[in-house]
Amino acid sequence: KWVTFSLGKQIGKKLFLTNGETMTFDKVKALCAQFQASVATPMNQAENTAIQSLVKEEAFLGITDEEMEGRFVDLTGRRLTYTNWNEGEPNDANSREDCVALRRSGQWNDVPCSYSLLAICEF
Ligand code: GN1
Ligand code: CA
Ligand code: CA
Repeated sequence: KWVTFSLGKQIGKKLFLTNGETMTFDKVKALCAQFQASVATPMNQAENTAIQSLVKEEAFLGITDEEMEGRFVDLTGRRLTYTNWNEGEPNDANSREDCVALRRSGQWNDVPCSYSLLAICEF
């Protein structure tokens, strides 16, 4: 059975676009920057659902606590006004989880930035 997946989803003025590839967080940032875009960062539930619709397994969000442990901010340094953490997250497992993955369920989990996850940019 063939299953197709969408590569892009528009919601309001935002467009979320993936190239379907997995890579480390730094590479996602570089990829999106190349197009004057940023890494997908859901600001509300509708945007979270739009990103979720592009994800088969897990995708990086443009959110980290690498500057200060436990203080999650977007890539402009702003504190989050919307979150969708899975129960028990973020847990900074092995003291090395400073990036955020959106799972197929739409819920978030902090993971190592060195992981290779789906790249999604927002325009
Ligand atoms: C995963 O594999 P485990 O249980 O050590 C996950 C953590 C989650 C944890 C939740 C890289 O860790 O981020 O907090 O499950 N690790 C990765 O139980 O996804
Ligand atoms: Ca952390
Ligand atoms: Ca975690």
